[in-house]
Amino acid sequence: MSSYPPELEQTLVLIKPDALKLSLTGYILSQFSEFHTRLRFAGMKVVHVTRRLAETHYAEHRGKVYFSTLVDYITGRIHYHHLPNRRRVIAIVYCGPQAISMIRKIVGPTNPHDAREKEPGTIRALGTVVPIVDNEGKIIGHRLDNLVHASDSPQAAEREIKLWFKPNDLMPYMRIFPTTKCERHYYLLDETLYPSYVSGSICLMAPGDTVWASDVELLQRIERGLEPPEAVWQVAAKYLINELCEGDE
Ligand code: 3AN
Repeated sequence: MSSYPPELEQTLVLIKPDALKLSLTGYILSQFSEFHTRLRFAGMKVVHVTRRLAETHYAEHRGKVYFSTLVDYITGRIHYHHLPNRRRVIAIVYCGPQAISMIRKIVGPTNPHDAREKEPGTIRALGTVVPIVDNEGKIIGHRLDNLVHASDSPQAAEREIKLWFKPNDLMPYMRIFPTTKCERHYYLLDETLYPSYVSGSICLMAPGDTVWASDVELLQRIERGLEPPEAVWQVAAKYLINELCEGDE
C-alpha cells in the first residue's frame, strides 16, 4: 500500500441512485462539507455505472445471495428501472486528516435499521431495507439501500479511488498514489490487451499519459499470464466510464 502524509488521507464516496432519486444529494454534501469535516474535494464526477464497474467495485461480495441485487442497485436498475438515462452515481474523493473514519462516522452503519437504532442522525439512518425473495416467495436476504458508499480502510480507499478515478481526474496536489508516464499503447477488446489498434478495441493508455503506476504493473502481469484476464477491469473500468452505456458491455 502507498504511504502518504496523514493530512492527505483520502476516501471514496459514492452518492448512490436511491439518494439521487430522493433528492438527498445536497443534504449529503452539506453533511460532508469542509465546514463540518475540514475535508476538501480532490475529485468528483457523475458516472453511468456499468455492470463491470459495479462487479469490480463489489468483487469481495461475489457469491453472496445479495450480490446480483447489489449490482442492480448501484447501476441504477432498481431506482430508475424504466429510465436508463437517469442511472448514475456521483463519485467523490475527499481529502484531509482522518478522511476515512470521519466520513464513515457521518455515513453510519451499513444496515439502515442498525443506523436508525444505534446511530440516528447518520446518513444511512435515512435508508431502506428491502427483502430479497426466491422463486417460492421465501425471504433469502435483504437489499440494503443505504444511500452512500464510503471506503472503510486505507487499503480499500486506494483500490477504490484507483478503480473510479484516473490520476488526471484528481487535483495534482492531492494525487497521493504513485503515478508514471505510460510508454506504450494498451488497447482492450473482449478482455484481451493489444499493443496496437485492432478493430473495435478501446485505447486505455497511450505514450505520455499519466497513469497509476500500479495499473501499468498489473497490465504487465496480465500480459505475462501472471494474473487472470478479468483482472484487467480493475484498470480498464475507469477508462470506460461514460464511454459505454450498459447495452454496449
Ligand atoms: P459498507 O458499504 O458499509 O462498507 P460493505 O463493504 O460490507 O459495507 O458492503 C458493501 C455493500 O454491500 C453495502 N453497502 C450493502 O449495500 C451490501 N451488503 C453488505 N452486507 C450485506 C448484507 N449482509 N446483506 C445485504 N447487503 C449487504
